[in-house]
This record gives sequence, C-alpha cells and structure tokens, in this order.
Amino acid sequence: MISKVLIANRGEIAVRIIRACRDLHIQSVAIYTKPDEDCLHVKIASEAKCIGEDAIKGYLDAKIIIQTAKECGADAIHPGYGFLSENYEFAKMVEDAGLIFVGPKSQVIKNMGNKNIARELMQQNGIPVVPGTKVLNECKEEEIKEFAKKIGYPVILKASGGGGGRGIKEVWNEDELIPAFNTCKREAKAYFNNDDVFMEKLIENPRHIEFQILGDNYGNIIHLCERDCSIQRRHQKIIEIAPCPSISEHLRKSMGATAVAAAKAAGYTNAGTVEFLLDDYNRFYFMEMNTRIQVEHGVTEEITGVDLIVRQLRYAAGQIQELEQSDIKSNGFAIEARITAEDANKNFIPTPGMVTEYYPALGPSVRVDSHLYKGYKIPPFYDSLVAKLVVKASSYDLAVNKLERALEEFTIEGVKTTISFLKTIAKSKEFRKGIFDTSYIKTNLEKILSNIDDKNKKDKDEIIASICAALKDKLN
Ligand code: MV4
Repeated sequence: MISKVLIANRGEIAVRIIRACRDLHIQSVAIYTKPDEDCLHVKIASEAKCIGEDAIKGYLDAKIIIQTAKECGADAIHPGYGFLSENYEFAKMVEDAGLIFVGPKSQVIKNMGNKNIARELMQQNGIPVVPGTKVLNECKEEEIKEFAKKIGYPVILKASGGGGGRGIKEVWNEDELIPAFNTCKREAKAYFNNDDVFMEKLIENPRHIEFQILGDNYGNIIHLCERDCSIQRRHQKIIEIAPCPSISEHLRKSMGATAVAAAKAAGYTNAGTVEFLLDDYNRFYFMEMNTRIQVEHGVTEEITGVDLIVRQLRYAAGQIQELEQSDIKSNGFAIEARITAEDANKNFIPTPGMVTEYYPALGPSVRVDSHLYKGYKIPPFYDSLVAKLVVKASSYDLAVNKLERALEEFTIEGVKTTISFLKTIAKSKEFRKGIFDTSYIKTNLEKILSNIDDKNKKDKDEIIASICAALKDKLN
C-alpha cells in the first residue's frame, strides 16, 4: 500500500483527499503557495510544504511538485481536479519519477484529452457517438459545406483540444459555417495550441448524464451509476443529482453498460467519468471522458456507499477490485448544490473576502465538503467554489425537501454567496418535478433572480407589509 501521498491541489478537494488518507492511515503532504498559507488543507495534512510566492504558479509547476514529493518521501501524487489533473505530461513525469500517479495512465489521459481521437476510438468500438466528421482542417470549404448539409443543420464545431465547453461553436445555417469554422480554428489555436476542429450534429437542449467509472490496474471495470449534471450555467455545473431523476431503469442499464464498454475501449484504470448527451427521444451519445475525480463525486458516494477517493488510492497502489457490477446497489437520491462566493445579481462576479460567520448545514444525511472556517479570508486567485452541500434521501422528492432545509440552515456571512440563488432553484416547480435540461438556467435566470429571497428582500417585504397594515387600519 501507499504510505504517503502528496496532494497536488488546494481547497475543498485537497481537504477531501487528506481525509481519505487519514481514514486509511496514510500520511499526507499538502503543498501551498504563500498567498494560500491559511487554507484549511495546509492545516490538516500530516505535513505542508510551501512551493512558491505566486498564488497559482506553484500548483501548475510539475517539476517543483514532483521534487517536493521526492523530498518528503511520498510514494504517490493525487492531482485532485483542475490544475494538473488532466495534464498527461505531468502524469508521465510522475510515472517516470517512479511515483504513483493517482489516476489513469498518462497515455489514456492523452487520448481522452483529444476529443476527436476519443470520439473515433469510441466509434470504432461500437459506442454511439453523435453523427459527425473527422478533423476538417485539411478539407476544402466546399467539402465542409457538404458535410454540414449531409449531417443537417444545426451543427456544432468542436476543437479537438477543447472540452468542458471551451472551443465549441454552434452553426445554424450555411452562411455562418465558414466564418464559424475560421473563428473556432483561431480560438482553438490560441487556447489549446492545437487548431484541429471537427463537426457534429447539434443536439438541441440535451440532458448531460455522466457515469462514474471505477477500474483497477488489471482490466476490472465497473460503473457506479449516473449523475444528472444538466443544471449548469455557462458550462459551470450548479446542481448535480444521482441517480438521474428522468430516466428509466432500462435506459440506465443500457447507458451503464455502454459507459463500461467505453472505459474498456480506452484502456481505463482508476476513477473516471463517461459523459453522455441525452436527447428528447432518450437517445444517448458519448460526449467525452473525464480522466480525473470530479467535483460532484460525492453524490455517487452517497447513493452507492463507495468511497471513491479511498478506492482511487487503493487501486493506484495495485489492489485488485473485488467489487463486481452486481455488488453496486444504488440507494435513494443524492443532490449536490455548489455554493460559490459569487454575487448572482452581479453576473456571478466573485466575492472574495473574510468569512465572519460560518455555520454549515448539519443533521441526518447532510454532508458538507468545504475548506471554509470562521475567520478564513477567501483569496481572489482561485475558483470561487467554497462548499459542496450534499443531501441524501430515499426519494427524489424528499431529497429536494432536504436540500431546501439544508440551504435554509447554511450560513456564511462576510461575503456574498449563491446560497439564496440555489434555494430559489430548489423551490422551483421544474426542479421539484425533476424535468429540466441544459437550457434550464439560461431560460429561467431572470425568474430565479427575481425570486431570490435574500435578507434585503425579506426586509423590504416586511416594510411593505407593515405599511399595508397601517394603511388598512387608517382606511377602516
Ligand atoms: C454538444 C452539444 C450538442 N450537440 N455536442 C458542451 C461541453 C462540451 N463537453 C460539449 N458540449 C456540448 N456538446 C453536440 N453534438 C451541447 C453541448 C453543451 C452542453 C453539454 C453538456 C452540458 C451543458 C452544455 C451546455 C451547452 C452545450
């Protein structure tokens, strides 16, 4: 087994990984940059090493991180999510240094990181992909137009190097096609240093359904059911649900088997996610494979009872997966709400600053993954996610009740957060019914914002109510 793990990350996910290490009696090494020295992961790890003055650079510096791991005698590096987690060069450097990278092999990260290679690999293995093309860069304009005509508008252009919503362009008619292609190529070159672009049929207002995959180093791969991540804004997920409240058991089985086949086709090991688009006719298509632990892994843990970080560490250390697909029983529903330090009324601008009160929701089947504490100063340099609230209940309806209750109870003062915004979604009838797709936030944003019952609005309502009461008295 691994005896010491360096966590190449910060904030809530670093805290989550350190907790798993503690549960397994594994030593943990936190790394941090100078402006991040008060972060909770630094305080709770077995040891902590400062890796530079700049707020971000250290977390992206493969050399320094690997050198630190060696100096501390760590035998593994857990990359968390974001930062270097899907950087195959980093994974390769870790492998070459004789350390264990907690994740899949670097070659798999590389393949899945190229969205066109991933797509072709899946297609060759009989996994359903959206009708589409190879990379178009060598094609004549007329050829590209022919492809689009054959697929049928609307189409979507995607950068091979993209993913997670970056480097995509919708095209609704032939006039837009070539200009969109050129823009997509230019942006792809600038963002990913790879201007390869391909085309797919645009699936309008799809649901985003993803399957959690878990495999050991010996080809034993299972899935741990799905998450519905359709509730997102500008490709940032806001609420995630496991299992998906809007699919049948029959569809779940079929998608699950496909997800496992996709992971096998990729030569996958460790934890990963197969993302599907699901259309209005319940047809599903492989979209991409994420080769990291995801922000929303907690909802899967709550319905399956499997600790994914513990499994990641064990399988990375070479343990055989003793779980079989039939051992995985999903129980009830779990919902995660991502609480961010942002002002929903000001276009979700980040609101860094001092947390003057912190009282997380508690009680049965309420889980909070967070690095916050009273007196912590949220720095302006990082992701604005500050807490993940995960609730669990026996039915979807009861899980929504619990989410409302827990959000009501959750108190963060000193900085504006999205708690009341999330509460408004939890109270909406679409959410209650479990019927929504990826267009939900865009379509309903105005309505949600106007329904936010924050403290100011409550105060105003109370003033109005007392004026009305006084007026009524006078008129009587
Ligand atoms: C699509 C699509 C519709 N049709 N591909 C967005 C992120 C990136 N992973 C791919 N994405 C999409 N690809 C086809 N052929 C719609 C999206 C999409 C989306 C997907 C999942 C969740 C939210 C989304 C929001 C906008 C677009």
